[in-house]
Amino acid sequence: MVLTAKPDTVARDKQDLLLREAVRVLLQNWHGHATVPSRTLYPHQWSWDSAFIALGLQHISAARAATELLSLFGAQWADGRVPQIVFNPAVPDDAYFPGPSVWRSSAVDGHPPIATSGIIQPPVHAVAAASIVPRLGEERGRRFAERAYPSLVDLNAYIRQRRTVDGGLAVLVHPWETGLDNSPAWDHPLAAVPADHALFETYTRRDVAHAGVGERPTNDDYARYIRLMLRYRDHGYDDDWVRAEAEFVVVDPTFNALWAWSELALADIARRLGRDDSAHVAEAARITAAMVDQLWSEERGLFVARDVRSGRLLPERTVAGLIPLVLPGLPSEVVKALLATATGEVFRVGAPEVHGVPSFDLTDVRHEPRRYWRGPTWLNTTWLVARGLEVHGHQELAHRLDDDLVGLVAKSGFREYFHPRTGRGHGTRSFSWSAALLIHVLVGAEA
Ligand code: 9WN
Repeated sequence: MVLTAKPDTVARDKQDLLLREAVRVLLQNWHGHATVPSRTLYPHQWSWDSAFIALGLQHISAARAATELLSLFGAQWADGRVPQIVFNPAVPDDAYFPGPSVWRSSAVDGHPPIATSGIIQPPVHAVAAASIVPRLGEERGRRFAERAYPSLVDLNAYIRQRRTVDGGLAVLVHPWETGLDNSPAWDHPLAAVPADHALFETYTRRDVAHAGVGERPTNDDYARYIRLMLRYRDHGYDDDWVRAEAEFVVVDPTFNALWAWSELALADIARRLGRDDSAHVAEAARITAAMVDQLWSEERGLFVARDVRSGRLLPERTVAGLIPLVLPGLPSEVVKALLATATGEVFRVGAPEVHGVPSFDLTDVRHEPRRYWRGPTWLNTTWLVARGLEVHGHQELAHRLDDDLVGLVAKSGFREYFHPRTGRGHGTRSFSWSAALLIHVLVGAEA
């Protein structure tokens, strides 16, 4: 099929070239039923990546986008969790660390026949599924919705039943579950986790073979990541144990916002299937109210994370605190304050010298513009903030962020993340969600 871009600030012929290159990235990263985020750094299927990838794939082939999501749900555990990674059995065990032999998911009751990791990632899949359903046409759309809906409902039930603490918000038990792995917000809770470098006598990081050491998490971070995953694994991925005993337990605004947003998407799918949507609408309202009650910081001007172990609100201003804008039910004074924070000195959204939404506070001494989630602009979080601005009627600023997204790719290619001031690319190349979101933004949700 021929994709045509909407006219915009990057010249039309350049946009068409970018679209062709983006399609090529997604085709190259497709491995038969799903798309790897990167053939080198991430050679398996990742959970929230698949959702962003499906949003772009739907413009190439709606059927392929449906397959991307359904193959992920095929690896759902009996308890409802959709794993962060679904391992491709054709890829060597040590191609990615930690591989299947470290996670040992097959030892767990109720695990599907394919090897996976044992943790989860932000639940943005229902939003992708709801976007794809109408593109498939009446009959195929209905069949896809009928298959996807129960998996999505089970995932949200898992979060509600197994992953909430007092107050009803979801908790995450590993920085990888947040999707913003080494965010400075996790510095305080991670300080309580021993960084045992002796683990590197047994385990070898693979990521630094594919991306610059200065662009990835530190060895201290990795020692803690490994310890946390081994302890959860050695307790059979038991959520009663993890909520009571794990050393890292946090409430994250992006995860909870996407959970609430996914309930609204489920309401949409339920209506298409002729079912009652009221439980989904009520659940979205409940989560939104709990977030405003428990995670809103008037002083910081955005949502912040909470460390369950110390009971502290974590003061860092990260992009995770702006993403709740996707929720239509926020009080107007919260939206107003979020807008002021986004456009003020902390993120400088819309300013000519800053590209997209930086992942971390530009004014904080810990801001590192090239290191992973400690400063660079990522396209998925920029896209989410843009959709949030749109929800609250700030179309012009949303459009500006979409333009930034296209401009970053035009300047630096399909990189994993970008320096927020220079726009230079960092991390891996030919990164799938960068390609998919470029397609989604350029072709447009309504095309
Ligand atoms: C661990 C795949 C994933 C993304 C995450 C991103 C990065 C993995 C890693 O890559 O994390 O999940 O090995 O660093 O932080 O958001 O889903 O693209």
